[in-house]
Amino acid sequence: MDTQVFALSVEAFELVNHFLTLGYAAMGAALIFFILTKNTNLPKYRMSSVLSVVVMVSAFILLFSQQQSWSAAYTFSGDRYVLREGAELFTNGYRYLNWLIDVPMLLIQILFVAGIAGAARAKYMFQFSTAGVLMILTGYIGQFYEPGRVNQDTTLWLVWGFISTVFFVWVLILITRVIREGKRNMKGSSGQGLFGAILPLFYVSWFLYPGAYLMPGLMDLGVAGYEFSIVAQQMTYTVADISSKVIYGAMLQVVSSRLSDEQGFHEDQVISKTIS
Ligand code: RET
Repeated sequence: MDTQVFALSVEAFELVNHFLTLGYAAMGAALIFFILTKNTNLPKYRMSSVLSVVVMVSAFILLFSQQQSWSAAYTFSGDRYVLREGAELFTNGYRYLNWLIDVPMLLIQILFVAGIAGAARAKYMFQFSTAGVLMILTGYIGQFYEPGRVNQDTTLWLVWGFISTVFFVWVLILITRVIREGKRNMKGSSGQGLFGAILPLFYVSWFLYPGAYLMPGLMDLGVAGYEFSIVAQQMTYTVADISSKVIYGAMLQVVSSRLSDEQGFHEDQVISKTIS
C-alpha cells in the first residue's frame, strides 16, 4: 500500500480532529439542555425530549469513538501526518452505527409534537423505522468501498448508495406528510411557523449526508485529492449532525413549550402542586 497517497498536512489533520471534537462536545452540551427543559412541556410532548436525550447519548459516545479513530490512524512524520503503520485504519463506520439508533428516534420524536396519535402514530413509527434502518444499513455496506479506502470499489460504492437513496426518498415523502399534518393540527398557535420551518431544515441537513458520502468521488473524477475530500467529508458530517440532531431537537422543544403554554401549562404549577 502506498501510504504516501494518504498523507495529510498539519492543517488538514487538525481541522478534522477539531471538528470531530466539536461534534461530540455539542452533543454533550445539548444533552444537558434537553434534560433541563423537558418539564417545561405538557406530559404528552415530553417523549420528544426523551428521544432527544437518547439521540444525544448515542451520538456523544459514537462521535467520540469517531474522533479516537481519527487520531489513532495517523502519526506525525517530519512535516505532515501519515498513516500509522500497524494501526487501525480510520473508518466512518461508527457514524453509521450512530445513525442506526438516531435516525428512527429523530423521525419518531416529531410525531409527539405534531399531535399524531393512536393508530396513525403506530403506522408512521413502523414506516419510519423500516425506511430509516434500511437506508442506513445499505449505506453502511456501500461505505466499505468508498474511493480513497484501501479496498475501494467504485461500482459497489455507487450501487449500494443508490439502493440507500431509494429508502431516503421514502423517508422524505413520509416526513413531508408528517410536517404538513402537524402544521394543520397547530392552526392558530404561535408554534405553527417554527414547526413549519423544520421542513426546510430537515431537507438541507439530511441531504448533507448523501453529499458527504459522495465527496470521495471527487478523487475518482480528478477534481480533488485525498486531503480535500476527506476534510470536506468530515466537516460536512459534523455540520449535518449538529443541524439534524441538536438544532432540530431544540426547535421541537421550543414548539412544544409554546403549545404547552397556550394550553395553560406552566412548570411552576407542577412544582406548587407537589409542594402543597
Ligand atoms: C447514505 C448512503 C448514501 C445514500 C444516502 C445516505 C443517506 C443518509 C442519511 C443519513 C441521515 C443521518 C442522520 C443522522 C442523525 O443522527 C446512508 C449516506 C441517501 C440521510 C439524520
